[in-house]
Amino acid sequence: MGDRSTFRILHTSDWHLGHRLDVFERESEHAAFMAWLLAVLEAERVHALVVAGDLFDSAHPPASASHQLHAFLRQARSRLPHLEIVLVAGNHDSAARLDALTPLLEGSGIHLVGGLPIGEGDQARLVVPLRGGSDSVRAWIAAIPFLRPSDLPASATTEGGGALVGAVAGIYERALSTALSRRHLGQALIAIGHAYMVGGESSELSERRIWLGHEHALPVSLFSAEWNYVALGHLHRPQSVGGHEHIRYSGSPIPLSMAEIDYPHQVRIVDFEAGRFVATRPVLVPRSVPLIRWPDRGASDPDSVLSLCRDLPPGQGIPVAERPFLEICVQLAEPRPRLKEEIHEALRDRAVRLVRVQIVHGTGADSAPALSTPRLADVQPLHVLQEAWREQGYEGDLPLPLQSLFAELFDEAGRSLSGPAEDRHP
Ligand SMILES: [Mn+2]
Repeated sequence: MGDRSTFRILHTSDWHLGHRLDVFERESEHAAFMAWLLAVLEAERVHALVVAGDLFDSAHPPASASHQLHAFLRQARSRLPHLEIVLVAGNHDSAARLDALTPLLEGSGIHLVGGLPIGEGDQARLVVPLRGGSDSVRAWIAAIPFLRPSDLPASATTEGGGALVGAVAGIYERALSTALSRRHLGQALIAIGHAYMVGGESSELSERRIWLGHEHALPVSLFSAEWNYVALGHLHRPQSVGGHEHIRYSGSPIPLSMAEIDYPHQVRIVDFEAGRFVATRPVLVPRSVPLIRWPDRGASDPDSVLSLCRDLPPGQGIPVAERPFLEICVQLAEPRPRLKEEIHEALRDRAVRLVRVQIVHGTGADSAPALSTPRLADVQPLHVLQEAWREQGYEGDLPLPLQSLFAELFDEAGRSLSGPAEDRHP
């Protein structure tokens, strides 16, 4: 028989340790989040922490990011000796690198699954009992990581569509039957997943397209009604799936792109009683560094943006890691080749980190970039180069030095065609 009192988990995902916004590190924001999380785990008397993938931002995270995760686990272990921790790999993580840590974690109450175990006997690694400080098992959790093509039968990847969904469903069914065969009355069944579910609302910029993702969104019917809770990762906006209160994305704890600044980030507290899901509620993550977009929506004219820039407080004495992030969107009715330099000059020594300057061309009240084909007379050579830059798939805008170089070359070419020779630079 399971315990009758409340069993509580905290569900989070998509930490993306090692992430950068443009060139700026997020290390101090992650440190603030982890310190806050430890306090929440303690105050809320959480029995198990569940992290549903994308622990790191890349398969080869900087050493400082690995250090951050290891230090967090160590601190959680010493401050909260009864807390159990379950972590799985997401599409950003290296499954093999995470699995390399598992011998060190054996018997520690920290369950880390990078890649899907292949052998039949490996179900024990995937389906983990949670005791949460009591003598008896309170729940079984299927720690299924992000599924890569190599985790699925070859037919699933070649036939795609239904075969693929079937293969993924098979993995959850096997985990469920393992859990059911061990489960006693009053013990909850929890599944983890890192995937894109049908109907999920994504945030365009920071969720890398995944193979099992946008091409093959997975149906919520994948999860049998036997699961008392499904802890999902991958989408950075917190949401439940298909109207099911108990199948949800916790979302990321910090905004990972400027497209993610309009909603509060959160972790989820999930309560079970006698093995049944009873309630879930968010705990909002305080934002340690502000993210600002000028203007909130649409685009501003360049001169008001420049005057806003000049009015910012000086950065002197404020550590770089504490300075707000800023994205600027400017509407240009006419070419202003030095605009970015003007903005950089206006922001020199100001207490802000400029992430991006987005330029919208045209005069229309509608701030969306014009979709109609421009007339040849309206085409600016730099704009053509910028378009080519974007079409090549390079990230961000054409870098400033290239822009100036191009302007200089263009200028020079123009002079050599029409101007007198003595006007040329030496
Ligand atoms: Mn992610």
